[in-house]
Amino acid sequence: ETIPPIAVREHTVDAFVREFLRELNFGQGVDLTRASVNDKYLAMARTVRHYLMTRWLSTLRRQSELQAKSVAYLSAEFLLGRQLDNALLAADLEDIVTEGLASLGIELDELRQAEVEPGLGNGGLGRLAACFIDSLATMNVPCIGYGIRYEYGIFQQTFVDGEQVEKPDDWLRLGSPWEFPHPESAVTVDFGGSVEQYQDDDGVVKRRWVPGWSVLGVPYNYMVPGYESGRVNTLRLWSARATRAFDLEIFNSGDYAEAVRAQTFAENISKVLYPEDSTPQGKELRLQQQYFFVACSIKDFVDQVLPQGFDLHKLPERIVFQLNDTHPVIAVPELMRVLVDEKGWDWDDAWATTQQCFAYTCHTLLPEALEVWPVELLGRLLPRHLEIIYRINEEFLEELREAYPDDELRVRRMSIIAEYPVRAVRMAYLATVAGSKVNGVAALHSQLLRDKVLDDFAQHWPEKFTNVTNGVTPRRFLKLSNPGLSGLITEAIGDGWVTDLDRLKGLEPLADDAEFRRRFREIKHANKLRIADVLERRDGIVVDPETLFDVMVKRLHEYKRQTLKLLHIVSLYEQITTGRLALADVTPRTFAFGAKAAPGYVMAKQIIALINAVGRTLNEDTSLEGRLRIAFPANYNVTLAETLIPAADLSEQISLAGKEASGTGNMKFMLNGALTIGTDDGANVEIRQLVGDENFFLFGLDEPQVAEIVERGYQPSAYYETNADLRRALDLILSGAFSGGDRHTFEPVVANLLHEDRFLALADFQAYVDAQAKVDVAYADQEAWTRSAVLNVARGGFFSSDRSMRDYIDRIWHTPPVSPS
Ligand code: 26W
Repeated sequence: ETIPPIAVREHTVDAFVREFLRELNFGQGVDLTRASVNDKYLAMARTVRHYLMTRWLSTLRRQSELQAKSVAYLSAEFLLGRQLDNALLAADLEDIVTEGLASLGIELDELRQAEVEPGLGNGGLGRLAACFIDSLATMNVPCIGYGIRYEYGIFQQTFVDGEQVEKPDDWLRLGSPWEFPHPESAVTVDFGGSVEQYQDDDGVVKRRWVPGWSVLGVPYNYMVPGYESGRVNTLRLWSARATRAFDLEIFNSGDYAEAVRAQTFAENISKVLYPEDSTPQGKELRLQQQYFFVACSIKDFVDQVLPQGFDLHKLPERIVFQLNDTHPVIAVPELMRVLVDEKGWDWDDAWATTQQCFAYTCHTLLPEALEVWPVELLGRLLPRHLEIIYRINEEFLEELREAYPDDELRVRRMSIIAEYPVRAVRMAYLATVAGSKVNGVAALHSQLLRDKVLDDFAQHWPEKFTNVTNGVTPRRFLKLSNPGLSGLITEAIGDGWVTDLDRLKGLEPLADDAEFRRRFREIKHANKLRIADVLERRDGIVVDPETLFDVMVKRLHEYKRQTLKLLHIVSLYEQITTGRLALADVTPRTFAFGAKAAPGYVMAKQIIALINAVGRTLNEDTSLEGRLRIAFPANYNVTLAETLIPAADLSEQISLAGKEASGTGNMKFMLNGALTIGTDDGANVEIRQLVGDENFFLFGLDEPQVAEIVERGYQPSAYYETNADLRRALDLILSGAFSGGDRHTFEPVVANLLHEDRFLALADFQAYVDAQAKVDVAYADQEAWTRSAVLNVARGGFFSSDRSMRDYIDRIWHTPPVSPS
């Protein structure tokens, strides 16, 4: 039997130019002289993806031959960032393309700027998923990412008079050249209805779902190219469509408008990404999204990816479904339903198999972020799944009562079903009971999961719990985003670090090399010039590249404590304006913020307005002679991160200890040669261990101290009364100094700090200010500072997401690498 060939693209400038013009003329239908930038970008993207096609097709062909075990990464979010550069890097086309485009009078950079980033995630959790699939492709591990193709990603943030105003993220508007829609492979997903009893052929009484309505899931495939691996994995995102039945109704029913409304209803499911990060809203549409994408994914894997006639008892040999937080956990009862109701398995058999197929990653410690679904809602939308969850819980509680016969309280505590304030399913508990493994995302976080959030479960199943510290992809966040530093590193130690980041250790001796440090500083300076240019064009913000770049970029949340940093700034300003601090003694700094607030999170939005108000006041106050400026560009996203982080001197990681699960921005800063000022929280703990105390500005309460203070009854006002600098800073805000004299504007923010301060910002204020004073001293010695910065890079190799993937593979997945051809 002859194997049909796969087309190959020729790797030369001439061939590239030919392909590009063909795409422009035949694909876009324009000739070069009349082509818009968007035409050229789309033609370019399609040309580049052709160069990855051979690898993709042979990866898929090879996979169906070998039937190797795959990871199915189930995630409601994949925050991919722009695709063009990453694809060029993977295809090894950068030089060819630059030359080829130049011969046509086109600048690659102009096309880069034309790409709208797919913002299909909120923050850390979604970006982590994107880093992980990049690493798996690079490491030759078979993986399918499964998620949702939101028509609108994370909202576009604008500022109107300093206040956040959200605009829809219409990212598909100008075309989306990276996706491959497959409407012919749509799958049906059911909802609603009821459960009925029936007798099977052998007269056994069984239960089955009689759904009330259904939608179609259309898969859109994206390439996930590895770096130098030859592998291209697949990301499959699902888009909701009305079923054919709806379409027919539209023409047959008299009520045309009603039928169209039904269609719109179905398509709403994948319409928009929920912008809540950490406080779930418990909205019906969100549960629909969750079930929609996991039902599509399981059906896809079982019916399309697995060969026909596959014995599902061997499912655990072929797949592990990794649950990215609780958002996809409804996959557990769904797989049970498929095995028991559709395939006719007995319960115990199905449960044993299901447990082997799932593992769960928890990404939070905030109790309010743990998803629960009211039984009323779940029962209405997924009645059969609710029954299955009840049965899982019944058997689990029975097991517990056997293990703890005299401890009914413990048994109740561990129930998957919460009784108060309403009866609801605790999704984290369901995931913990169902999963073969449960992991946290940094050492401290995993410890706190075991000791606090899931302590009963960890006592019951100690071996189930493990840690995998997060990581970031060095391709996007060092090689591509910081070409200057990447070039210097490669010159010093070769280019092996791109896939083996521990090799950065080889830079350690160079921290003591004055010439190397000079070049390192020069690159940092050039990166500041680059971001200064971007900020001016993008936002009309002027910054001084000669200042210390002090950067805090992350979602706006009280636990992350943007207010703590703001209090430091306001305090400096207050001391300068009252003459207690001489301008000459102030280290010139650019305070950069980037943060989106969940649209319904009122306090977070007020904090954004306050940062902008303080920024406006400082930036306009000529008496500061430009020594302190605030830069708060709107709409912080992956694209902006890629130019901002390489320019940073100081990385702000100042969450209240015990609240930030890991953080991943902290890792990106470290790898780009910023020093961290941070609390003993999340992965900061591991960063400090690796880089050493002398190269890290630690401050603040640690987690046990926080627990103790909260236990005793925390009184923030006591700090206001005893700390004069703190009082003056808060009073200055209250005085209306940043709100045109209006004392009411920011009163709620200050009142909250004074009377509630859930995250102990006031308690950590003095320690933070003291640590910032140490930063000033350290920065004054540029040679010593640069030495620390180099050591941060040299010791950051651990934070490659390749290492995270190795840990998942060894501890959870057991999926060996497979050569792609
Ligand atoms: C709306 C419900 C909800 C609840 C929780 C939405 C999103 C969440 C996530 C768990 C929030 C999140 O992104 N967590 C972050 O995950 C990162 C990757 O592991 C960590 O680095 C961050 O510390 C953690 O906050």
